[in-house]
Amino acid sequence: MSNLKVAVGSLLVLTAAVAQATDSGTSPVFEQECTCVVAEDEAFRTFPVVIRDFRSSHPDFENPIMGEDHNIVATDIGPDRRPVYAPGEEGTTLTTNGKEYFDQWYRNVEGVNIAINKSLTMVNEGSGAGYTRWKYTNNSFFPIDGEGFGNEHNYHNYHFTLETHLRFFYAPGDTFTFRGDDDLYLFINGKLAMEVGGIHSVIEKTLDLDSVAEELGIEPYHSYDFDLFFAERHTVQSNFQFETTMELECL
Ligand SMILES: [Ca+2]
Ligand SMILES: [Ca+2]
Repeated sequence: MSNLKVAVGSLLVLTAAVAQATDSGTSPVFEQECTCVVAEDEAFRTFPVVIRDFRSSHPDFENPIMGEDHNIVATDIGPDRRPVYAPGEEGTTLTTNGKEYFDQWYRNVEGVNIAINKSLTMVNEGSGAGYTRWKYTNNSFFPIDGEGFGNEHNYHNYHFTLETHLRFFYAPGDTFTFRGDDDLYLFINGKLAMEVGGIHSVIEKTLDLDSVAEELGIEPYHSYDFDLFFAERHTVQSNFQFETTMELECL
């Protein structure tokens, strides 16, 4: 255990040192503080996320109706690079309650949500065949316990969303595997590339970029937008894990 503590301590010092050498600033479009950190020895990579905390009383959160729900998000990302509610102005879906409520998931709305900047750290899982595999794994994903609206009498602060806006350089063979609950929407080049909609227990999906490159309009050896959206909508599990060969970078 003491070795572990030493290792973590060194990591923190390294993070601080590298952070000073990277660009930072606030995007005019996203509330995200765009600071990416890559360890000099490539042991880890840190990327920014915006978490928005909601109360359990929001109609789309802690909904009594649960289940996979694949009709929430349109194929093309919106002009402000947020997901577009597929049912339109009047429609609803199994686990959502209309456009007005859904549009609050990934936009700041006073009194409805509280945006909190965080960062997540991917660990280098090893290299081979020209790839490095990056992994983030957390089967108790509660990044804002005690923050925002607080835990609302739960053991953790549930009911929040996450968004991140990054870029990546597409290398042939790139994959992205997600494992978690609840919703996940990944847009690549503005097109919905992975959809894990609804309120559900853990689901795992793998995206093989080569097999959908044409659909997404992407070609190897070019850089593309990577816009990822997640929602934790129901107690008591919160899993957020991914593994990827994609070299994710800040905008
Ligand atoms: Ca909450
Ligand atoms: Ca959950």
